[in-house]
Amino acid sequence: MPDGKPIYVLNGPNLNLLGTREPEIYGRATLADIEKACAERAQQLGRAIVFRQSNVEGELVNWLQEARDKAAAVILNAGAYTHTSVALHDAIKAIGVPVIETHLSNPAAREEFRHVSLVGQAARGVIAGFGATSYLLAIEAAALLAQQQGQ
Ligand code: CA2
Repeated sequence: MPDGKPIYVLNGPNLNLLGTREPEIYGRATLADIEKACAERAQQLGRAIVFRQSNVEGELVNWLQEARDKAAAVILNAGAYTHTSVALHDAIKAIGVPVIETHLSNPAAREEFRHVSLVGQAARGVIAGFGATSYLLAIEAAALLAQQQGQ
């Protein structure tokens, strides 16, 4: 049995399409493949995960609020909402649980409109550019933060 609260892994718009298009940017793994890999790595570290995806901004806000009591840490790939959402920024600030902004690609090396991250301005840290491995690095960081915080 894993100890402590789970790590929430929250995914935003269009990430349900992973593995179907643009493999040169996002890789060939599906979101289900990433979920499985995250669950395995978390289990090795004695943690459970809660893994979700939504195309709806408000649903992501609701899940961040839920994480306030229920999660040890949150891994958030907010997709395109990363660059636009004051609501996600405010929710991250409100919950007091460490949030790790995570991306498959490296938005800083892409179009200019991806260079601003409203999520990153509220998050504890950012991991980006390593494909599906970004999520595994984020699991490591989340487990470490959770342990440090006695969660
Ligand atoms: O690199 C990332 O993880 C992103 O969060 C992905 C978002 C993008 O808007 C961010 O700037 C960076 C887009 C996810 C869309 O995923 C698709 C996957 C397959 C086919 C089409 C879109």
